[in-house]
Amino acid sequence: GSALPLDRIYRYNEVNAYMEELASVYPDTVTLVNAGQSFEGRPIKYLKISTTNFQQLNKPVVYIESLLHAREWITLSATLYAIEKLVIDVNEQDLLHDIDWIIMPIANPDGYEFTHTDQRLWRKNRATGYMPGNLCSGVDLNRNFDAFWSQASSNIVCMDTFHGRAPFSEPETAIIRDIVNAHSERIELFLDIHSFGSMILYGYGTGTLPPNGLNLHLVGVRMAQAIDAVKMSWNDHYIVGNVALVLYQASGSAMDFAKSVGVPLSYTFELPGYRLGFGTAAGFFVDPEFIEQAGFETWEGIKVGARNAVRTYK
Ligand code: 0X9
Ligand code: ZN
Repeated sequence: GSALPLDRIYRYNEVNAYMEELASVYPDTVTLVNAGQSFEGRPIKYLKISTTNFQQLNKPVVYIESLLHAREWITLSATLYAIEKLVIDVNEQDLLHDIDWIIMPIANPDGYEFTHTDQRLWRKNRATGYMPGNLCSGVDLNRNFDAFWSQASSNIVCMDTFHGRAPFSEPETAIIRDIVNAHSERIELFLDIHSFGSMILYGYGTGTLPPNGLNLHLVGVRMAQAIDAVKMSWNDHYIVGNVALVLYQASGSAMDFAKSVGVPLSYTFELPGYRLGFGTAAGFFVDPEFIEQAGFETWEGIKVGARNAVRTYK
């Protein structure tokens, strides 16, 4: 099979073509699933990676997604790198054999394409119909899940944290809900990859700690240590903590939804900006020099999380 060089950021169509190719070259381990359509009608696709076709119920499922927020381009390198290491360049067999993987590289395809064609710093999906004349559009998909919906988000359409008309009003979040619900008994680890800020965050977004919060914290620390061990020296160390304590309150997130339906280990990763300085939009712009590094170092954390998932599952 052919590898995808991680020296640039791939478009929606390129990522789909890559996933199709993997599914045809590695039919024994890779299945491409079309989960449904985005607001603008783009298929939202994910890979199932398994040596036992998801039939071996004593294996945990690890779920990973990226680009729920459109402008966070570097997050795509984390999912593509993980796919590469699980399918093409497999040197750690246990990760492939002991775990069933669900990996969705582009959770918000409309927003993502819009950042390439129109506005580089667009964050939300591209839903219209929320305002007369569509003066403002788009729902923050990471505020549109049902967990604590509307408690710490915006009801103003023009805002970047607009939560939508109702929980799961957006097709993109309903698709993730349905995948997680279909596998909720077996998903042990849920990773929603964002950028930027060098953080491993856990719930709840309201500031209350979920059940088993200590283990959530400890596994988060282990993942952060693994990434820090190989990070660029000039990047910050990863901070691990409850999102409301270390970042800000936020309701309706994918991470809190997964936790609320029983996923034991549910995290939001905030990958580094791979730039000096923090707190400006600069961190969303990608330096081609660090795309592969982002994939490589994030994979170090994912592996630690995945092996902890194997250990704690049932
Ligand atoms: O605000 C967000 O949605 C995430 N940060 S970002 O800069 N990528 O937009 C953090 C979400 C963390 N999870 C919860 N808020 N529960
Ligand atoms: Zn984000």
